[in-house]
Amino acid sequence: MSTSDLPKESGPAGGWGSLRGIGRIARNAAAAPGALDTLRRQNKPGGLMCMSCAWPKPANYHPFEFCENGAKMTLWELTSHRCTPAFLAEHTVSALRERTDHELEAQGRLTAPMRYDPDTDRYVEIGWEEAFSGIAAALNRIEPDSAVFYSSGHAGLEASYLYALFARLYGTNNLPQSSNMCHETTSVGLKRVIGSPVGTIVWEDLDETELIMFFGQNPGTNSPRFLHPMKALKDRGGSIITFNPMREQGLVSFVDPQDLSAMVTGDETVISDQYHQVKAGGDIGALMGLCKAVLEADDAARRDGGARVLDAAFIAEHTTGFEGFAAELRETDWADIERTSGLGEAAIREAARAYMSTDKVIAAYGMGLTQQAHGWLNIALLTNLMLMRGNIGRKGAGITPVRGHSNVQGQRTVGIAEKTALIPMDRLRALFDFEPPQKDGMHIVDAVEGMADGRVKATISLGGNLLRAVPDRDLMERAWPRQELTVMISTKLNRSHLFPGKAAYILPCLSRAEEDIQESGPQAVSIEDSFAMIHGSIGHRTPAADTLKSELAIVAGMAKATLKPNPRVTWDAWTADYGTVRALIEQTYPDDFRDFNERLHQPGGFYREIGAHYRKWNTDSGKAVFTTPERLDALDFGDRPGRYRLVTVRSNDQFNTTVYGYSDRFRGVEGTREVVLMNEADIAEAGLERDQSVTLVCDFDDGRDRRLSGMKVIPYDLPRGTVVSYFPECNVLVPIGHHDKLSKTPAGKAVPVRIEPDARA
Ligand SMILES: Nc1nc2c(c(=O)[nH]1)N[C@H]1C(S)=C(S)[C@@H](COP(=O)(O)OP(=O)(O)OC[C@H]3O[C@@H](n4cnc5c(=O)[nH]c(N)nc54)[C@H](O)[C@@H]3O)O[C@H]1N2
Ligand SMILES: Nc1nc2c(c(=O)[nH]1)N[C@H]1C(S)=C(S)[C@@H](COP(=O)(O)OP(=O)(O)OC[C@H]3O[C@@H](n4cnc5c(=O)[nH]c(N)nc54)[C@H](O)[C@@H]3O)O[C@H]1N2
Ligand SMILES: [Mo]
Repeated sequence: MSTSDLPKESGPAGGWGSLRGIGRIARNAAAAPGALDTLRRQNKPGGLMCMSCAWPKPANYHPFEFCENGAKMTLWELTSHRCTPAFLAEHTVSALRERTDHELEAQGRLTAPMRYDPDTDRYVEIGWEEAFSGIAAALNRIEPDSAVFYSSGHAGLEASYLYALFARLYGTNNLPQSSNMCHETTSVGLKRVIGSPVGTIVWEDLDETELIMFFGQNPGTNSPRFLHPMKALKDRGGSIITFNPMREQGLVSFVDPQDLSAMVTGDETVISDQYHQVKAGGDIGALMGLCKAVLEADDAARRDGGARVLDAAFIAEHTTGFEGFAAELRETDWADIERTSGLGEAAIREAARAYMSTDKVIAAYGMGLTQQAHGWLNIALLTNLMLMRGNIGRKGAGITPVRGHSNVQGQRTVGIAEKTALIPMDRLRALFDFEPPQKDGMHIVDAVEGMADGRVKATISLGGNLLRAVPDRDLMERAWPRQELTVMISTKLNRSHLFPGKAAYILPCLSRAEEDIQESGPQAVSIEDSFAMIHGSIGHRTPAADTLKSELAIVAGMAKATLKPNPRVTWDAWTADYGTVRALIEQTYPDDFRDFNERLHQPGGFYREIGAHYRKWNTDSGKAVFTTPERLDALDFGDRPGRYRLVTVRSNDQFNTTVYGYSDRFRGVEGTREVVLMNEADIAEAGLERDQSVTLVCDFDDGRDRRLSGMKVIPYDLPRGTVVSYFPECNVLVPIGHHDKLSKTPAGKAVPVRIEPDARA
């Protein structure tokens, strides 16, 4: 097998391929007339704020301020297909389980509230009031702490605030969120080291920076609008350095689909100046190497009387723990760094030289760092690297976790959190005259374990597809239907609907792109982006069905039916005018949401002042913290022959569990998702062949058998020992106990697996 046979990266990120990708989804989903008009207004004041990722929306927007994947998401939601009660009457739930994720969602928008009927194994239509009272009755039969209120980071701030309030008035802090599987490592890790649970940069920093270092994030697919400031950085002579086991096209080269001349000439911008294919789970080692090279350069400068490399004044004034960390760096051998990172000393030193060449560096990262068994150490060490030269809280510099769902960060800001310490309980007590529950609630990992052992008796889901998104899918599919109650507030049919609890409801909601008219008139909702900017969003499309309710109205409807009346708690008035909910958010979080209603549609959003951005460190010591790691490898399992590190990633044709299609064009994988990408030498050493069908077997010693068969071997440019396949299919292989030690974020990025050949047909 020669390298020329490897799947071809089909051209640069962006370019004509991205326009063809959008067109294909528009056709498949039969996007309703006028959907393109919605795109034109996307991410601009008075328009729709993207329903896909949380990438910021600049005040100086482009004529088309949307990307390939934001457009796909909008067109997918504005489909003219409908998943009607008639369709659900025709098919049993067992039969629907045979369908793929793609087929389920491709059925189109849900149109009516449905209840599961175990006698016929079908969902049947019911009225809204009947649904609300059925849910209330089930909730009132169980202990509040046995109910889980999940949310996927989609719903706006208003609905999210009321959802968290509903859970607490009912009596529980069980408010796990999709970020528990995502950037929880950031929320816990960054909070610990810089006192802010979110990133420190704002838009102007991107305009000023001279170097961006990318760790484990794939902008070409997952935050394509990031490619514009990246290209601008390259155009003004700056650099980009990437650490990623895979050569991701968006980090290699880019043609701006909004630049006519570049499109016509095919003029590509080279994105990464250096590309380091670190092995999966190897970033702790790589970051120690970078920091060691910086320290050595500073030692040399001091010896030779040159200018200091470290920002000694910053370290002295603003940080703690540097001496211990420096001692550890001196004791760490380059040989161990090379072994654990899979990178050579010379390559790491080259990256360190670039890092030291400017004082305007931004570190950007994603799931490659957070979804690791010692993921918080990745975050802490990346912070160490930045702190060594004062690259936090300075213009053009900072650390930026690239967040997932469009409002995932905002939901946390307004109270969706299982940890009581994060919630201003006194204000809630005063505002609503009740005693909020004192006990910390369940994280996703606790909730999954609770379902498995029967402690969790009800799950309500504000969006999402939890059953499909969490680890240990087989275990979940057995445990989930044993619950007394499952409620899904959804726009599309998904696999979580097909494992109904004893009482089970699907409540269909408006999409954010649709007009939301309540008693006081049309409503706006709001979201918080990755840079902690708050934006109003207005839907203009006609709703997919006139039976749909908004997420806020559904939350209020369930709450009103479930809870005893309380004169301070006015669900109907809040539903009639979302401005009243924004006023409550402002009263609960006055520092973050000053003049919320007045500033709702400010171009570019308004900033929720983040302490670390101003070098205010909200940590125990009042300083930023250098962390001394006790280990170099993110995995507790040693490497050994035949054991690989499985990385689960997203394709360019999906949004999490929503699979738009089967084209991962940047990676050259077409027509199937049942593949395992492997290094050619690993294939040969294992005695396998290209296209051979294999079974991935989880190599985690807890007595449970986890396997996934029928996976086709594809040779790919990857480090030895790192193999790659797709989420969510691979979740059957990920053990729930394999998670970050501090934040419990499931470690989907380095799962130990063996590979066994399937019997030949
Ligand atoms: N189109 C689209 N956009 C999305 C999503 C989507 O599914 N589709 N999902 C949204 C959500 S919820 C999220 S959280 C974000 C996710 O966006 P990303 O953070 O980009 O997540 P992944 O696709 O999981 O890819 C992680 C990247 O990490 C790399 N990686 C894996 N292991 C390691 C490692 O050990 N070290 C390093 N340095 N790199 C590693 C992988 O090769 C991959 O490039 O995107 C959001 N945006
Ligand atoms: N192995 C592995 N597992 C992972 C990951 C990984 O990289 N690897 N990534 C993790 C990450 S980062 C995340 S964020 C989670 C994602 O987990 P979730 O957030 O739970 O899953 P999604 O796939 O985003 O949810 C899709 C469903 O949301 C519903 N939906 C879409 N739009 C709306 C809306 O506007 N309102 C409402 N109410 N519902 C809507 C639709 O019914 C759709 O079927 O998965 C995690 N799981
Ligand atoms: Mo995410």
